[in-house]
Amino acid sequence: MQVKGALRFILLSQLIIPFILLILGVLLGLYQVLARAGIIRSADFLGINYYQGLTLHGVINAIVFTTFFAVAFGNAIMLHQLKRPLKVGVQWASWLLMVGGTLMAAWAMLTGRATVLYTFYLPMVAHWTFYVGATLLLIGSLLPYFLDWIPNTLAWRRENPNAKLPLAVLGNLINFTLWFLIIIPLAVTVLFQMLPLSLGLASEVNPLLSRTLFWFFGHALVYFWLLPSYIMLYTMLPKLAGGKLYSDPAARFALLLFLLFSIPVGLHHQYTEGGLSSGWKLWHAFLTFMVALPSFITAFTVAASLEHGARQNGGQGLFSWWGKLPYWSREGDKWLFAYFISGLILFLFGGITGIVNASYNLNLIVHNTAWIVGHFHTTVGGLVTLSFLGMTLYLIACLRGVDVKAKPFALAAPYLWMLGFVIFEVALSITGLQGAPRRSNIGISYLDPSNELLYRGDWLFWSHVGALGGVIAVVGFLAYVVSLVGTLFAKPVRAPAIDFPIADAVHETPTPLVVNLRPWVTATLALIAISYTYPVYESMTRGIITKVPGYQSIENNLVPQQTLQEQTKLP
Ligand code: HEM
Ligand SMILES: [Cu+2]
Repeated sequence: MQVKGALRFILLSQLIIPFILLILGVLLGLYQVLARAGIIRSADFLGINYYQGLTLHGVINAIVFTTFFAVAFGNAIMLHQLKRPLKVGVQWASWLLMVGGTLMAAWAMLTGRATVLYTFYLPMVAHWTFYVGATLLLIGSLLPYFLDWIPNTLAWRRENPNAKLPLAVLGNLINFTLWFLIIIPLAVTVLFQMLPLSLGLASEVNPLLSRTLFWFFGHALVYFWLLPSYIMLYTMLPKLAGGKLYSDPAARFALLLFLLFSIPVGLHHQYTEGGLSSGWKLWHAFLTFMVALPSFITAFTVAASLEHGARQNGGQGLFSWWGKLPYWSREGDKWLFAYFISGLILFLFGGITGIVNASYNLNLIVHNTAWIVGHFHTTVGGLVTLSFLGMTLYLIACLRGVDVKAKPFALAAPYLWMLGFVIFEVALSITGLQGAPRRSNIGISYLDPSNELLYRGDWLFWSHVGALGGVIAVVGFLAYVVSLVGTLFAKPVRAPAIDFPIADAVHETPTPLVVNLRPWVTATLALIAISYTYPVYESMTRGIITKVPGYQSIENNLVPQQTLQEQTKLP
């Protein structure tokens, strides 16, 4: 599928802009890991305050990079699979909103006016440009879904009344349906709580309600990150491995189960929250464990597909077929396999630590400790980032009409990243269990030997191991940058076109269960209503403190808004 003109520019920049920001994001990660080992011991580094850097790191890596990529990948998938043009006007509008919104929020963060961390919990209050910027980014990300992808799918359906919707298209539509549903509660707290406080139109808010609305969004957000990766694992990984997808209906079933179970589970981030009753927390805990179902279906389907591919390559025996996969292949697109397999290995750690996080009782031990940081760098920082980086490189090569350059670097990158984050994960899990808090510049507190009151020498060893892991991951990222920059400036050898290595399936026959989407959407909405009505009501009425004043982020400090108002009243 050829891509030309404005559309090509838009797609390329949707991949390149977040990549450039990610360079800053990764360097800030390096700063954090060094500060948390006491190797850098100061409140700021090169003019960036620790918490300002942490906010930038979280927002850039987990929100900006992922959202831009999901839109670019969604556009590419719809274009390639449905063979229908995207509307340039819609794409420009989306691009302008996303880029404009990102710049607004970046200004607020870089000037210390939004040092509120990436979850921007109330009563911390950022400058209004941060909230408006984030809102524009999210609205922009939804335009292609409503104005291009849905109309194109309906048109495709009219032309192909009996054909199965391509798996990648189904996955992409599920992902953005989920995205739309979860943006609604986020928009409510941003527009009716955060912005009024930030603009001085309100003097007090209910932070518990805001957090409940945030986590309605926040947990499903992780599936918004993961589903593009799953689409790649289902549709492309089997082909790269040399075989076929083991079961197409199983993949569809898993995707639909993710839609069902990824939203009504947000209270598992709020187990320690005083105002919510434990029965509802337990209900959300049960539903969280239901996510194991699609996860295990995915694990089985992906492993079976890998085995199928390996046996096509001559693999034998019960386990020795694992040796016949293209771990290090420079042939054609096969380098991409390295990104998926290393992401999957990291994801194993994420799955295991995630079970601990989701358990109502065990969570109390790891909550807000370094353990959590270890966990999500193997999920969003692991499988998600690696598959997004791999696909970014792949698509840039397609859209520029070049071959991927410096392939040994491109191949080494994911393995170094994986090695680094396995070390990081183990080390941060241990320091977390020792009690090291997350979101804390511990180099100038617990790890400062001159601080007799706080000093915890026993955290030192594993904090240094964590730093080593971080450094190895950054080296992997640099290897990636070499290949990406080479590819970006290579001389084109063919016309720019999008092509994906899409696999056929061993088992194709559709089951009625996965063909009709309406019951799934209905069940999803019903489960959300059941799981959230009472907790939202409780948040509005039972909070320990239902109304509190805001604390404005000014020059990286949080200043009580009421003090500010009194100051301005002085003659
Ligand atoms: C080599 C690369 C990276 C390193 C060394 C690194 C390191 C760190 C460290 C040490 C923290 C915890 C700081 C603290 O709690 O005080 C952190 C937080 C975080 N990281 Fe990374 N990271 C890297 C890449 C990534 C990537 C690729 C993502 C996501 C795509 C990511 C997402 C996050 C998020 C969401 C937080 C939490 C921010 C917050 O608490 O507000 N990181 N990172
Ligand atoms: Cu969660």
